[in-house]
Formats: sequence, structure tokens, C-alpha cells
Amino acid sequence: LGAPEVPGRGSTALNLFQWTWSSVAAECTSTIGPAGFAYVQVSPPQEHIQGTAWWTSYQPVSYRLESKLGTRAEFKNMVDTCRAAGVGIIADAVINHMTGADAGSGTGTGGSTFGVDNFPGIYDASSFNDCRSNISNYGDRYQVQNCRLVSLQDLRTGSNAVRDRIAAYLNDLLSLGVAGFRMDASKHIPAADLEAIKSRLSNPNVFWVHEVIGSAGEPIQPSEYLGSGDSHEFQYARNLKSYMDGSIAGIRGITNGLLPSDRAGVFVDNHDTERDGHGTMNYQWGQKYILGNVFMLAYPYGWPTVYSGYKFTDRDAGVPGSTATRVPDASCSNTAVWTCMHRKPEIQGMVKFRNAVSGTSVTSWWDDGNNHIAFGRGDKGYVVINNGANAVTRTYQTSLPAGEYTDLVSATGTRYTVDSSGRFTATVPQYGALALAVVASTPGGGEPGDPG
Ligand code: ARE
Ligand code: CA
Repeated sequence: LGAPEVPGRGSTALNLFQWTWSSVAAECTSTIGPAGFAYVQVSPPQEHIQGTAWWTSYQPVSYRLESKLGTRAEFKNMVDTCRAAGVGIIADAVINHMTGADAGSGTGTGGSTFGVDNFPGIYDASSFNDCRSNISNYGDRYQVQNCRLVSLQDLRTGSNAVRDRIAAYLNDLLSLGVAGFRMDASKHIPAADLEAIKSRLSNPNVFWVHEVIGSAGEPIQPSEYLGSGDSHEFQYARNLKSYMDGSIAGIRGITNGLLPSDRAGVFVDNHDTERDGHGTMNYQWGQKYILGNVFMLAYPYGWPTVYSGYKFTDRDAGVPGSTATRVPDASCSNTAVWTCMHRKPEIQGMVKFRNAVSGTSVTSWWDDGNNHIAFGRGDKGYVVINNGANAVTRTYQTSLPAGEYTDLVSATGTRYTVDSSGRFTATVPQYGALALAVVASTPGGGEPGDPG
């Protein structure tokens, strides 16, 4: 599913939004590797405009790896440190555009100068598409792919020179050992251009997941991009929110009409959706948000990414304490700032669950017609989700072998005995969950991003 499975570790990813390279490296060793994640997606690593807003990351100035999140040496150290912990790095590749024309000219985070149509040594006026207005109508394919997304200068990805330059950037990241790419704003690049760029890579089979926001009524949809990678399936996150907000009894319908499971990247939210509008849940939903993650990790659809960012009150504001050229290191002891969702026992337990039940399908589904559901994953696992405001007690029928199991969700490691008919009795708290699995003792080795 999605990114290649790492033997014994599955393929679950963690999106560490706006974490510096040094803080990602430390977290890989202390937490992410031991927790059983296979990949970390990091924010864009290329040089970008200066400024304290988080979105400066999405305005490339050059392809030097000198950003607010760290230097080239720090990036390389992160890739190596994470690999040693069994975790592959997925880089966020911003290749549709350079800086906003509305930002004028200036100096980037690595000291390179830039201006409109002017990126010395990299791009000039001939490198940009002829349309110089902003996209106003997502119903118009030409506009969406050739005009400016929120003023961002749109690269002429149909030209060989631009394709070569972008491929050189991605090849540089591959040479440092990254395991894959999240392709930013793919909807704004013709699918054929992306295929042409990918064919130029030192590893043309490297994992790509496209950001193509599927929206009803638009001419460009995620399915168009599957020739060069998987795609994030935004409708999954929107559907998940609707179920969690109402009743989850019918949540198996979440995948109706979506991309095939083995081509879909799924998440509860990402850095855009957590801020923009009401399409998905976000950390402010508290326990329900965690339960949404529990469902995503328990249910066999798509390639899941757990999202972990920082607490915000303002849509644009970067990490508190940011300067124009540097973001402070993330720290999970600083709970006023960082959500550290990936450190929640429920989420770490469910990553272990997903790794343990890999390859099984849903068995013994049960629901109460409202907000209490339970299902098995063959003879490997069983999960209960209580999305209701009261505790529930029940005797559950599993397909698990008889024995003693530790609940992977509870922080205290409550134990349950499954009897010879596969039954156990439990009480699950309000907005709580329980997960039993036949867990292998230690995650296996294997380096993500290794070919084959
Ligand atoms: C900032 C300022 C702008 C300014 C611009 C240039 O906010 O006012 O004009 O800079 O100076 C992020 C931020 C933007 C930011 C940009 C550049 O979100 O606010 O602009 O960085 O710094 C569409 C795209 C989709 C895109 C979303 C946000 O299709 O690709 O918009 N998502 C990615 C990233 C973003 C990032 C960019 C792309 C740009 O994840 O974080 O922007 O690199 C419907 C459509 C969708 C559309 C959506 C929102 O749902 O179907 O396609 O998504 O509406 O418009
Ligand atoms: Ca474009």
C-alpha cells in the first residue's frame, strides 16, 4: 500500500509539519523509529522567501537546501539518522512555482536573490508560463495549470529546460537518501509534465504521493495523476469528519467512490485542512480527533499519514518564536506549542496494531447502529471504537486465537483474556478505543528507501 512496506514495520507515515531537521533527527531515534512508523514527511527543504509565516516554505527562491528548518548538512544528518532508526524521509517537493509575484524581489533564506521572472542562475522569464494572472476558476483546466496559484510564479513545466532543472533538484535529494516525495500542488501541473520529470530521476520508480485535492465539479481529479504516483485522497478525510461528527455505524461506507485502496494516501488532516475551513477534523477536536486516527490506522484502506504540527490561533502565523530565517526546534516537552500527536499512547498503539495486522481484511464487523463499533482484522487483531459520550460494556466476538492480550490503546496496558470461542468482555470509556493484536516482539530491520 502506498509507500513501500518496510519489512516488519508496515508503511505508516508521520507528517512532522514545520519541524526542524535537527528536531526530526532526534525524534526519529527517541520515538518515531521505536514506535514503528516507517516514514516521516517533512516540510519543503529548499531555499525560500524570508518571513515568519509558515507558508514561506512554499515559496521557493532556489533549490539550495538552506531553509528556515535547517541547513543542507542538518538535512543530510536527519536523513541518515532516521534511516538508521528504520525511518525513511519523504520530502515535500514544491515544483509548480517559485515565489509570489506579489512578494516582488528580495533575498531568500540561503542568501540567494530573487525577483519577478528573475532567479539568477536558475530561472528567467522564459522559464515561466505565459499566463501572468491568478487562477480564479478551478473549472478551467488551462487556468489551473498555466496561471498563477495565489500569485505564485508558474513554472513552464512543459519545457525541457525546466523539467531538467526540477529533476536535478529531486535527484539531489535522492542522492542524500530521501525515500520519496509529497508532490505539492500537482493539480497545477499537467500529469504528462510530471511523468516527464519523473522519467529523468536517478530512481524513476521512487515513491510519489501527489497533492491533488479532489473537488466535485472540477475537470482535474486525482485519478489523472496515478501514472506517476499515488494521490492523497482528500475526500477520505472529509468523510471521516462527517462520520465522527455524527454516527460511525456506517463508517465502512467511507471509501465509497474513492481511489483504489492501494493508490490512496489518507490522513485525518494536513497542514492546510487543519487551518482552512471545516473540511476535516483537527487537533482542536481533542479525543474525537484521536479516535479518528484510531479508525484510520485500524481500517484497511489507503496509506495512512498521522499528522503532528503545532497549536495555532492564526491561520498564517508560523511556529511561535520563528524569525525571518529560522524556526525554533520542536520539543514535545513544550506542550503549549507542539501537539506531538505521534506521542499519544493511542496513536503509537495503533501504529503497532496496523503493523501487526498487515495483509488481513475486516472480519466480524459489529455496530450498535450509532457510535459503538468493533471489528476484527482476521486472526491478527480486533478493535473497538466508542465515539459516544458514555462508556460501553460488551462481550465482543473476535476471530482471535484464545489467549492473553494487552490493549494497545490504553496507556496503562490493560490486559484481556480472549476465551476459546474468541470472546472477551470489556468496558470502553466515552470517546475511547481498545485494540488487541498478535504483536511480533520487535519491529524488523530493513531500511526504507532501499531499492526492491
Ligand atoms: C501566500 C499568501 C497569499 C499570497 C501568496 C504569494 O497566503 O495571499 O498571494 O503567499 O505571495 C501555502 C499557503 C498559501 C500561501 C502559499 C505560498 O496555503 O496561503 O500563499 O503557501 O506561500 C489549492 C491548491 C493546492 C494548495 C491549496 C492551498 O490546489 O495545491 O490551494 N495546497 C498546497 C500546499 C499549501 C501551499 C501551496 C500548495 C502552494 O499544501 O500549503 O500554499 O505551494 C478548492 C480546490 C483546491 C484548492 C482549494 C483552496 O478545494 O479544489 O485545488 O487548493 O480550493 O483554494
Ligand atoms: Ca503550473
